[in-house]
Amino acid sequence: MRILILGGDGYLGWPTAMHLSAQGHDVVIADNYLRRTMAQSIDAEVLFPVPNMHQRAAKWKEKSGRDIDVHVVDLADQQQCDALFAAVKPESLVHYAEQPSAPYSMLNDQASHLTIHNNLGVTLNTILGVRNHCPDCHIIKLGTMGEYGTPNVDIPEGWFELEFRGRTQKSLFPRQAGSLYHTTKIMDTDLLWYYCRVWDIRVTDLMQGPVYGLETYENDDDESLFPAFAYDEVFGTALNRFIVQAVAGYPLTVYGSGGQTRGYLNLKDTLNCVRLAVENPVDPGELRVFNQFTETFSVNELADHVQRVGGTLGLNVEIKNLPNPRIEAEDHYYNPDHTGLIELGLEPHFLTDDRLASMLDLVRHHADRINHDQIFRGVKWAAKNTTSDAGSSQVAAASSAAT
Ligand code: USQ
Repeated sequence: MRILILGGDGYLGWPTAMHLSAQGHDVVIADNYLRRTMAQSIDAEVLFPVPNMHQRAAKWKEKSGRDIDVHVVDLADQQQCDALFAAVKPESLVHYAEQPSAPYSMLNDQASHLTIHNNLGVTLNTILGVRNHCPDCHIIKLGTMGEYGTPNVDIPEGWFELEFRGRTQKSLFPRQAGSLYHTTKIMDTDLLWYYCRVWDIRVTDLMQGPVYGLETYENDDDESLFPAFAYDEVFGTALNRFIVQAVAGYPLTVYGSGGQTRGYLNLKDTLNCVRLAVENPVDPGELRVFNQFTETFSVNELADHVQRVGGTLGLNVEIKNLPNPRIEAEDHYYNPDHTGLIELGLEPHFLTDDRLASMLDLVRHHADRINHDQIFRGVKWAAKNTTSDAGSSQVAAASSAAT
C-alpha cells in the first residue's frame, strides 16, 4: 500500500515509517521539523541526537534495502499540502502532524495560536488533499484519550447511545479536554466527522494515551534510528520523564497528590495499533474510533514502579510531590473501554519489571547527556502569559527555582 505519514520526523512518526516500510508498504514521510524548532525555542533537547529525515531514510535504506521517500513540507500551508497530495496520492495516511504538547499549548499567547493554527490547519488541509486527489484514501488520525477528560462515568470507544426524553440517537461521547492542545484534538475529530458526513471520507480516530519507550522492532541494534526521546517538562511524557529522572538522581516529579490516572501504552503497541488500523480500513463515510492504550496507571503507581525497579538496579530513586502546575482532577473515576484494537489482533506489551529495567538500563548508558535544567520548569495552566517573552521568563524563573 502507498502510505503517507504526516509528521514523519516525530517520536511516533519515524518509528511508524520504519515499521510500515518493514511490512512491505511504500512509505512517504512529510514534516517541516516544527517539533524540533519549538523545542529549540525553549532550549529543550532530546536525549539522543536525532539525524534529519534524509539522513535517517538513508540509514534505513542501508539497514533494510527499502526506500522511505522524504518531503520537507509545511502541511499547515494549503498550497504545499495540496502539492504533496497531488504528487503522492496515498491509499492510506497516518496523521501525526500536530503540536503534541499540552504544556506548550499553555505556555503563552503565541504558543496557543501556533497550536490552534497548526493542528486545525493541518487537519483541514489533509481533508482537502484527500478530497481533491485521493478520495478513497483511509485517514488514520492520532487523537488522544485526553479528549474525553476524566468523566465520572465509563468511557466508550468514541460512540455511545444517547438517550434523552425517551428517544435515542447514536452520538459521539461528550468530551471535555484538559488543555488547549487536547481541545484541538476534539476540534479535529469534529472536522473529520463533519466531512465523513458530507464528503464520505474514511477515518479511523485513534484516541491514544501517553506512550513510553524507545525500542521498536526496527531500531533495536542501531541508536541512530531511535525516536526523538524527550524528557523535558514540555515535550516529555510522564513515564519517559520518570525513567530519565531516576537515572539522573532527580526526585520523580509527581504533580499534586498523584492520583491522576491515564491509559498508557508501549511504543511497540502504538506501531501495531497503527498497522492494524491501516490493514483494516473503514467504509466511506465512517468515523471509527478506538481507545488506544493497554493499561491504566495513576502517576503514583508509575512513580512507585520506577522507584522499585530502579532500586533493583542500584539506583536510589526518590519521589517528590510538587504543587500541580496543571489544572486537572487528582482523584477521579477512570474506566475507558479498550477492546477494539485487541479484537483486531493487538497483543499488548505490558509494563513488566523487565521492560522497565531494560528502559532504565538503556537510558543509563546516556546519563551524561541528561540536562537537569530541562526536567522541571513549572509551566502553569493558570498563569497569564501574554507574550512569548513572558512565557519564556516564567519558564526560566521556575527552572532556576526548581534546581
Ligand atoms: N505528570 C506528572 N509529572 C510529570 C509529568 C506528568 O505528574 O512530570 C502527570 C500530568 O499532570 C498528567 C499525567 O501525568 O496528569 C500525564 O501527563 P503527560 O505529560 O504524560 O501527558 P499529557 O500532557 O496528557 O500528554 C501526553 C502527550 C500527548 C498525548 C497525551 C495522551 O504529550 O501528545 O495526546 O499524552 S493523554 O494523556 O491520554 O491525553
